[in-house]
Amino acid sequence: MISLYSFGSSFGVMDPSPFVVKVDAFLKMADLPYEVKSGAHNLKKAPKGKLPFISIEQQAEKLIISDSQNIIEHLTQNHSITLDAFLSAEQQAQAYLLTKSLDENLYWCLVYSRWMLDDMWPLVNKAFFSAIPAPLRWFIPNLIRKAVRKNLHGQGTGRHSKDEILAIADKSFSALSILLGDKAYFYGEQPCSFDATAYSILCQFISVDCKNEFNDKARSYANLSSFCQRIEKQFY
Ligand SMILES: N[C@@H](CCC(=O)N[C@@H](CS)C(=O)NCC(=O)O)C(=O)O
Repeated sequence: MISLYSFGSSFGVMDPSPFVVKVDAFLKMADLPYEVKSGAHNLKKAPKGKLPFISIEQQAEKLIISDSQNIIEHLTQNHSITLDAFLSAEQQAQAYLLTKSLDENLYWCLVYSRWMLDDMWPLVNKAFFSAIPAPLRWFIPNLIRKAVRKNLHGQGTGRHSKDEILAIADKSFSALSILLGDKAYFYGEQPCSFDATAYSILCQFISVDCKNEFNDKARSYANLSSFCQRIEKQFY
């Protein structure tokens, strides 16, 4: 049995981490049986200190794999998954680089929009920290917010103004919208693993039950909104 370790549903999506949703959507598209084990405590068990990770129990052995990319590659190779078999080698290479663009660029815009916008902070605080007992609840959230600010600064996105970060995010939304065009999925009429990746980050802006300028910008692309709805209708 495959177990996917997640944070747990927040903001009306399966998980607030796009990397967790990516693996979840992939598992659904690949039609593999799995269970989700939710809770922030999973971070303590995570071999690399990040979610997601999966465990696979086979006979007496338990295999643990971290990182959404490694997980998808492992499952594809070891569970006869043919989701990407209809893509040419060139398309697969492009999909890999597109994935890394979303993981390493648009993701940080999401982090900024969640953690740094003052309007969002009360919602994030409630969604992520309400289970922490007082008095820890009075200072832990602010400490973590400070650490996220430092990470954003170190990675570089945090050195831009809000409007500049919104413009960076919009470059990705616009590029994704052009790439998708009027197709049902990014590479045609059937989904592949890149659709799981694109959905996992787009749903964090489009399908969530909160509203900020970043969400509004993503939602202004009608084909991206329809894409999220299509995946949710078919797989969720
Ligand atoms: N490259 C990793 C990134 C995973 C990642 O950054 N996860 C974040 C949540 S979105 C996390 O677990 N953060 C917790 C922490 O850094 O303490 C993947 O693709 O799975």
